[in-house]
Amino acid sequence: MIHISASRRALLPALLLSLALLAAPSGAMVMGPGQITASTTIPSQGGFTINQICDGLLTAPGWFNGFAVNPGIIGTIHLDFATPQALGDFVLWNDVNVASEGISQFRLDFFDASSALIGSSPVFVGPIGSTAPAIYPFPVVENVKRVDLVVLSLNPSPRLEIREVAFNWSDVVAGEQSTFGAVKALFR
Ligand SMILES: [Ca+2]
Ligand SMILES: [Ca+2]
Repeated sequence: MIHISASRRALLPALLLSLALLAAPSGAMVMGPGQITASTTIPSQGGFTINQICDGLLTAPGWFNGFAVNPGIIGTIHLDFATPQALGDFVLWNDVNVASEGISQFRLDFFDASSALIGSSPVFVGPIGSTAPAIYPFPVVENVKRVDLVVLSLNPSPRLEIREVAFNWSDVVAGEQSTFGAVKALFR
C-alpha cells in the first residue's frame, strides 16, 4: 500500500485537477474552413495557398494539399476562429509531400476578441520528415479568438510547408514517423 502523508493528501485534488486540465482540452476540436480562417503576408509558392492549411483535407490527393513558400522565408500566420475557443493543444501536419521541409521552431500567441494578447506557448519544435501530425499540449487558454503561429526557424530543407493545422485533437493519432499508409488509415 502506498502511504501518502496528510499534507500531501490535501494537495491531491488540486494536482489531479491540474493533470486533467493538461490531459484533456476543455473545448471541442477546432479544424477546417468552417472554424479556422488562415492569413499571412508570406507569399505562397506553386499554388499552395495559405487557406489549404485549414481546408480539412488530409488524405490523398489532399496529401499534396497545403501551404508552401519559396526557400528561406519565415514569418507569422494568423489563425482566426469563427467564435472564441478554449484551447488545450495544437496539431501540426508539417511539410507538404514529406522531404524534411516544414517548420522547426515555432511559438503560438493567443489573442482575445479585442485582439489583446492573452498568452503565449513555449517554443515548440516541429517534426522533420514526418508523415503524421504532431500534437503540442499546453495549459488550457480560454476565450481565444485568434492564434498567431509564429514561425521562428525551418527544418534542414529551408522551405516553409504546412499541410494542415488543428486544435483540441483528442483522437488516437499515429506516431510521428508513421508511414503514409498508416496515416491514411487513421485519417481517411
Ligand atoms: Ca490541407
Ligand atoms: Ca515537402
